[in-house]
Amino acid sequence: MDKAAQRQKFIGEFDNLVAELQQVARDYKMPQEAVDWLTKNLNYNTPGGKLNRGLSVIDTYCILKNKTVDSLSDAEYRKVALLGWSIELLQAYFLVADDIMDQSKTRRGQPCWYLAEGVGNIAINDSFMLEGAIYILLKKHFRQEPYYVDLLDLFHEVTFQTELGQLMDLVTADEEHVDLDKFSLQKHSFIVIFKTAYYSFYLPVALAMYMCGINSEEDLKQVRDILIPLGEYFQIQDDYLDCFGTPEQIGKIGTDIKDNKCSWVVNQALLKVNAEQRKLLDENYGKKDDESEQRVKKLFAELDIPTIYEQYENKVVGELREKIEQVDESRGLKKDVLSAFLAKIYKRSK
Ligand code: GPP
Ligand code: MG
Ligand code: MG
Ligand code: MG
Repeated sequence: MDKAAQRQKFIGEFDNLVAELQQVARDYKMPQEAVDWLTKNLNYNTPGGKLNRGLSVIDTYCILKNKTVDSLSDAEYRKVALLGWSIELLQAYFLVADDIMDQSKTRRGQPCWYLAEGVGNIAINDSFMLEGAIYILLKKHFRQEPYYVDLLDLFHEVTFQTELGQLMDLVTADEEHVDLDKFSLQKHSFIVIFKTAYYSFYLPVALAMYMCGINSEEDLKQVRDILIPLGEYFQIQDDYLDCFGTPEQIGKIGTDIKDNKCSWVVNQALLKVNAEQRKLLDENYGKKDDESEQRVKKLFAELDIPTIYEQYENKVVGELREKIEQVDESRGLKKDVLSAFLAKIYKRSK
């Protein structure tokens, strides 16, 4: 089965999950309009992205079991796909809320959910419901498994880590006072590891490992030590594309400059600016108008940030490949799990 077919098969599972959640609402005697709203929330916000995180659970599971997707039984496939969709629900929850906080306009090529017709602040509750759906589904399908508590613990821990990262992201991006002295690459590293790397990279692999019974702290630490830097690289790509990608490519309009974000791009610029360029940055970064944003973008181009990015990318990928080479496979863990991740994001443009 090629990648496109695997993606289709995965998407094919989603409707079953929506049907299960609708049934839960109906069993509570929810009126049809509430069921319809929940359905719309799920469908608008959950599929429609790259689905990298969800598909990675399945990929990882297959590599660890030494099986192909086709050779999994229907029941086995459904179970692992459900874990994949659970991460996609977590991601949907984060993104619906993040877009409100970042005052973004578009996501995945459509208006952000809070800006969709008739939604507004209901999007806040909708984000909670996307999270709640995870635990309804996990309970229904994994309650009997010896690793059920491990799954719950992991989801809760990773959610809290992501929220800590989001907190740091928000408090370093003061809307009122722009003070670029508050930024640093060290702070940036903390923000991106917490807001992105744990849930996007460690979570899919750890879920698949639990399902395969590979659960020693030694093995989990081994994958964490590689997946966290890999996730940091992924979020640096996201920061870079926010400024240098086109909305058509990335499906969203970048907001980091206007939002005064402590992004990788501005941190690199701060290392290179002369006094005059610094003044331009102080006067234009974090301002809400398009002209200021354009001036900042022009300066970033003059400072050759794209070249620095390319150099960073080559360096970090070399280091990650070396680390993957050193993984100890003696307890069932496989290097391929990690190189598959790296291959998925290497030089991505969306
Ligand atoms: C992405 O940051 C971070 C998240 C999606 C985590 C949000 C966490 C919450 C607890 C709500 P980003 O703002 O750079 O993402 P994007 O560029 O996709 O808006
Ligand atoms: Mg954000
Ligand atoms: Mg955002
Ligand atoms: Mg971003």
